[in-house]
Amino acid sequence: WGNEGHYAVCKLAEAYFSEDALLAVRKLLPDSAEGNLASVCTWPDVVKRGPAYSWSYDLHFADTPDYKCNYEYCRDCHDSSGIKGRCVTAAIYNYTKQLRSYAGDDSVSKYNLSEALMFLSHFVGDTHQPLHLGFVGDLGGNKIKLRWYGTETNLHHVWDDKIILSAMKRFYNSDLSTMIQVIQEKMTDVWSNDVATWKQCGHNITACTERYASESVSLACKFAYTNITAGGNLEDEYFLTRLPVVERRLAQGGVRLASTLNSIFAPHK
Ligand code: DCM
Ligand code: DCM
Ligand code: DCM
Ligand code: ZN
Ligand code: ZN
Repeated sequence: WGNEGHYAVCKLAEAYFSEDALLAVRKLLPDSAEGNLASVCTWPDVVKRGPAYSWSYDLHFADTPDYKCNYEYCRDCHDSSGIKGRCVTAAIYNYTKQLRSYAGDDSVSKYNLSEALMFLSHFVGDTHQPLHLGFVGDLGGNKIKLRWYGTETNLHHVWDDKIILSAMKRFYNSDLSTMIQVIQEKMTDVWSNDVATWKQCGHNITACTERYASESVSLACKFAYTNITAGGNLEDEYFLTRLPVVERRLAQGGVRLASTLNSIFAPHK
């Protein structure tokens, strides 16, 4: 996701935090966050472009074989040079493990747990972006150049940003908070039964992360890669049918981020 998607996932998560998770998150947030997790959820995208954190670039996604439409950890979790375990699901596993060493506000950890929290929150968001588990042949849609209401972009960017930005503009008075509020209302209303099932996966981090990744590539095959032509133009027909998928993925990402943090920071584990 782009800035808005990550902000939304982390904002939507907040309502589902346990008391213990809320306290731990407050302690671990950098001062610059002013207590707002969502405000630092895009930090990994900022630092991946600089030299100090360029190692983290490949941790935002995992490429899957063209048209397989499934995710397999052993097959797919590696970087472009083939090094195993350098992908988004392994990163979630690793930062979860680091955060489990948190033992209250005055303990010392050998890890930077503030960074671990920001990475984990961001990567749970990214595993819910269908094209972050997209095909290796087109680099998750990055190589598929097309136009969005006439403006040149690529398919990956459509799913990271364009659908959300167009929705904000058309339906939410260009205000992200309004869009988040509307999604939140759906979660307590029409999606409330779904939310209960989304929550269930969040305790077994390995199995659950793999489920999120599998769901993503399956959605990518069904919705992202369909009804498109390289060099073509996407507008209402694509936008209006894919927006519900995006809104649901943001909601799922939020609920699962909360479950993951609630599990990590549970007092008896
Ligand atoms: N891992 C994962 N998903 C799996 C199995 C492993 O993400 N199904 C990751 C977690 C660690 C690394 O692989 O980064 C090693 O895992 P293990 O503890 O299984 O050796
Ligand atoms: N990406 C991906 N799969 C790849 C390569 C990149 O999902 N094989 C993602 C990472 C970023 C986006 O695509 O979200 C590329 O954006 P940027 O060019 O801004 O890094
Ligand atoms: N906001 C945004 N994109 C971001 C961060 C924030 O659109 N990456 C919006 C959401 C709120 C407003 O800015 O409408 C204020 O955000 P905050 O809660 O950080 O004060
Ligand atoms: Zn992306
Ligand atoms: Zn990312």
